[in-house]
Amino acid sequence: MLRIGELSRRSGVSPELLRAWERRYGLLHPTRSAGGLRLYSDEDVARVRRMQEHLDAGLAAAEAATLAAAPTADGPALDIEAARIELADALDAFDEPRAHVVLDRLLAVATLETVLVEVILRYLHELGERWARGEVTVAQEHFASAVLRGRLLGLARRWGLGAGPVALLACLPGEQHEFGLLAFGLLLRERGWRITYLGADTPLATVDRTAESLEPALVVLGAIGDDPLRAAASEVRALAKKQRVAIGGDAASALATGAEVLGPDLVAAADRVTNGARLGALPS
Ligand code: B12
Repeated sequence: MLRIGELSRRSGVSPELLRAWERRYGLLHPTRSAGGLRLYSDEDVARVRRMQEHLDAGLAAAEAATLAAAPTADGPALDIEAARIELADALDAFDEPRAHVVLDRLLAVATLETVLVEVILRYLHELGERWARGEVTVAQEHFASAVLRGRLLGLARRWGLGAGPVALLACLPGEQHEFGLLAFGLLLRERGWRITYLGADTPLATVDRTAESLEPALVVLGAIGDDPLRAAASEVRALAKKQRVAIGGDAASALATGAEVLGPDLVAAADRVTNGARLGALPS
């Protein structure tokens, strides 16, 4: 059994990165020594090697980790790309049970991060592109959104429990796109936060009052469209003077609101706010 330093020397991967792969993707399965130190096995060494190979081949880290974690003898246990295509087929065909089977299978073998980022959010993005090209009907888009929203809220059950810091999440008034915020809430939950979720299209006066009573460590606002952000900018600015406010989504960096700006990488943003890093705000 190896300590992390030895694993790092053998693989050429820094201990920090090894810990990040362990925490984010569940890549490594250490046991504990009597003194509580993590001890890694030959199988962990093999997983790190496979991870490096997949990264060298150009895969995204989450996908590389899923493949690297799978047993090698029968090839990869899960093809993320194929699963996303199957999910799209099921949702296009209004086949809700099949969509859930695909998601069940994914959640059994892949980490929540991989399922969220590589499958659900990427699928939604592709759906929008297909919708803009006229390849998907409004009915198909609404159906897919409803199924996936239900599924994410199911995963979110009891995310308000515990003793971690509270994050209050809401979309700006007029903003209906809530998937980025929902996914971000799930990622924060995995990092120990308690989540209070107000959802789409929330008046900022309500966010303000709720924040006064809950005293969250962080208020997170979802801002995808430019118009809702432009309309709410001065209210966001006022809120950011009273609370720690972070803002995420495509519109987030377009206007100076005094809020901290979360980048487009949800996982990195969740890591950064959890590690206490203060994110840059545009000057307001
Ligand atoms: C599902 C969907 C809807 C659903 C939303 C359901 C719901 N409960 O969320 C409904 C039907 C309500 C909807 C409505 C509309 N939609 Co719409 N929608 C989509 C679709 C297909 C998926 C959106 C989504 O959730 N994507 C997944 C998210 C996570 O990806 P993302 O938005 O790119 O976000 C990235 C980052 O910004 C970040 N992020 C996003 N949010 C957050 C939050 C935090 C906290 C953080 C840290 C990061 C973060 O994470 C992502 C990964 O990097 C997109 C297509 C697309 N390309 O995304 C269109 C899309 C966003 N919609 C669009 C439009 C035009 C509309 C409507 C105006 C349509 C209409 N004519 O009514 C309305 C506007 C409603 C409103 N006022 O908000 C356009 C936006 C164009 C633009 N840039 O302005 C898109 C891009 C479709 C397109 N190709 O034209 N929509």
